[in-house]
Amino acid sequence: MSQPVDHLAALREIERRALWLGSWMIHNANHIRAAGEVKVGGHQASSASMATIMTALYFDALKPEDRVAVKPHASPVFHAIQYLAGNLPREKMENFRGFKGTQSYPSRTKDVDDVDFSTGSVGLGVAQTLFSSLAQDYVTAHGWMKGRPEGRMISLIGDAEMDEGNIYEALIEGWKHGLRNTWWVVDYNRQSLDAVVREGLWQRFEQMFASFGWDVVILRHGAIQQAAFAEPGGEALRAWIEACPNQLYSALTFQGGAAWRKRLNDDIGDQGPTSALIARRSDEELAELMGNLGGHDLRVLTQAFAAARTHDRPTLFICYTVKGHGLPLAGHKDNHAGLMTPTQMETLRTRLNVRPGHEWDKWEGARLSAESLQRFVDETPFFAAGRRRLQAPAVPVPQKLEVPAHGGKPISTQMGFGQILNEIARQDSKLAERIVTTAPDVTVSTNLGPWVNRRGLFARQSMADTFKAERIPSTYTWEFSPKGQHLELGIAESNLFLALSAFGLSHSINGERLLPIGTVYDPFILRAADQLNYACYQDARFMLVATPSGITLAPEGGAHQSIATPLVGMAQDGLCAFEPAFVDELAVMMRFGFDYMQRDGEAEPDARSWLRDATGGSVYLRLSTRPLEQPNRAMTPELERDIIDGAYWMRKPGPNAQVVIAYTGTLAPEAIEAVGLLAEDRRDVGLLEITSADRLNAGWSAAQRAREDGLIHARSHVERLLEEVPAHCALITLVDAHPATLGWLGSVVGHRTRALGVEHFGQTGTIADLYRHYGLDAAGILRAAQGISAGRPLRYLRAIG
Ligand SMILES: Cc1ncc(C[n+]2csc(CCOP(=O)(O)OP(=O)(O)O)c2C)c(N)n1
Ligand SMILES: [Mg+2]
Repeated sequence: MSQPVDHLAALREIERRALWLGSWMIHNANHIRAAGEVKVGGHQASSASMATIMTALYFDALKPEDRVAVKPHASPVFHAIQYLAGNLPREKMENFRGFKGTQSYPSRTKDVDDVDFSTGSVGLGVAQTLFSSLAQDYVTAHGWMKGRPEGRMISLIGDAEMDEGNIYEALIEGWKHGLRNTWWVVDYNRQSLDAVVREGLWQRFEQMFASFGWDVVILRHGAIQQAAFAEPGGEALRAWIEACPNQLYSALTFQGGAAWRKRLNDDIGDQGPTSALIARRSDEELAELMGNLGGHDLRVLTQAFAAARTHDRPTLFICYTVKGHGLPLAGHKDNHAGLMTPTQMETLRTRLNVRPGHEWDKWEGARLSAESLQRFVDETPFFAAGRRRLQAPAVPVPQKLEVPAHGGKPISTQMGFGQILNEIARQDSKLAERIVTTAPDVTVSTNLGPWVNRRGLFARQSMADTFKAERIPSTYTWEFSPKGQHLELGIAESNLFLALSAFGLSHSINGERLLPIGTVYDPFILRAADQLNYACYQDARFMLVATPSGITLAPEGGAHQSIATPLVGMAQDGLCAFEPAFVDELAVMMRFGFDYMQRDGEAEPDARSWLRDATGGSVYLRLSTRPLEQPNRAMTPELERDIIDGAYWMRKPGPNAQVVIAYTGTLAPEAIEAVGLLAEDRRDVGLLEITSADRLNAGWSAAQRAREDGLIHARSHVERLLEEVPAHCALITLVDAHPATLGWLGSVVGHRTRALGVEHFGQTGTIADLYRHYGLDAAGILRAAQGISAGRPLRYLRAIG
């Protein structure tokens, strides 16, 4: 039996190896594998900055139930750590930033080594951990942890990342919900991408976080510095370090020991104890002393993390570091994208004892035996547990969602949404149990009220509704309890999407499936479009219900009109977008959505629709406040299928059709009216409802690709629909959004097309005013039809002159 290895000594070796491997990955990618090609990001300095902190976390502080968002540019060190732990093959290390290789920024979906949260767009991973902690609280409060320990949700943050506003929006929300179990660890290297950060920022952070109930732990000095401060004359050194401007500290770090000596002697040399303290050290020792900041000291870091384990308060660690610590480019303000030259790499090689040809050997150059180090790593609790992705069975979704009778009265899709959800809330079903709703201060105005009345608001501590207690009549009960199923958010839309991102990963992170539904005003999707993209990129599963939308919200005001969102719905990977006209369609879409959100199959396209439906994804429903007469019809399986595939004939065009009108959503009455008016002068007019431009378009692209690949019989839904339409027939497309949403329909078979929609927004008025103004009323449709279809002038247009 060999002796157990000394803990701290092993950590030191791992830190050195992580630093080397991270640096070598980048060097290899630029100078060896891809030599002569465009240089990819350097980030050696940014990554190295974190080597000590990450070693302390992964090999000492973390437990398997913890989840970590690693700052984007620490990706090389993260992967190096996973490589040492045996979770990443060497080919992936060698193929850093290469095709199907290790990602530039840690990716939950694309990397293979157990990335908990994707990062890349700075600030988002940070807030994700906060909402992930709230999601864990939700699961705990509902009694679903089943003895599984709660994890810490940890974000490793660049100091410049702290400029991102979404962090502070989340901070406020966290305070409201009594945030726990969250650690944010700031790599306080005082350098951003362009420059050195402002002086004294840490004091503002300290005050701000403390006022939101966080513990703030500042790790300024390492053990070597602390020992030096205890020497005679040491206090002067401490005072000098603490007063030293960021720029100067960085510059001296870059210049090294001799420069430190000169500067320190000039500033605090006293021909007494302080001068002696400096003189006792060689240049190298002096550089080591000055570089020994808290974030580079394993003992300081492990102690601080262990202390924070003793409570569940959210904690901000401000770890002083030097960007590029341990590398020849440490401290230089231009080092962000800077790559070490081959000569600098050789200097590092010599220092870390790495023989040529052995760069990838796991324990090359280590001062402890490879065997003892490997055993140490294998026994590290965090890694011993294996891959930490959990799974949860799918929640059964009924064949049909009930649509309450509306007595023939016109109803909007937004009202229908509230009613369908209310029907679900009334039932004692697994589906009802696992839905969690959330909204950024638009709960009532997006019709979530009835659901919330039945299912209550979520809070770890119960809070009664004062209005109810005081017997003041109110339509809505606003009662909080640990069993509540609605997460109330402040107005910040960014928080909505990050909450959906976190709750929508609960099956994988907590092993308990949640079905999050978030409501938002459609235009404000763009406020948090990056957060939406982020949530989709990490494959979170949620239902986004956006309402009201388009110019149809009319008197609500020009500022709230959305034009581009259907294009977002089409372009956003991982999100499937629908826009219903009628409530029975919405019920079909929601049913499909709950199922789709839980799928996890292969990316093989479906042979009918050519959509990759088995993979599942998130769902976006674009709804409206405009009440419409509902069709009196029974929902058939064929109609259901067509609604999900993206379109169906409201009225099939005849064999000699001269015009087809293809409309989406709330413009149905105008389209129907136009068909009636056209009938006098054009033959066999067809009416096509587009329920999902997104799915129709995706299926069409995929079928074309399949044919190009030799599957000559591949046909998508839209091709089957439009192939029946005679070649000379004109196509008018109609959508309350940018016309490009449907304009492509003309290319499917080659029909002459006029795409109607909205390109300029902002005018307020009645729906009729606005439809007339934008040419979306029946007259506008007729003008378009007359413009591009053969046949005599339209009588109706002559009549209205
Ligand atoms: C939203 C967003 N904007 C800009 C960038 C480009 N970018 C990447 S890292 C970075 C700042 C780097 O500074 P810091 O966070 O302090 O990390 P360090 O490199 O010092 O470790 C910037 C601006 C980005 N990744 N995401
Ligand atoms: Mg920085």
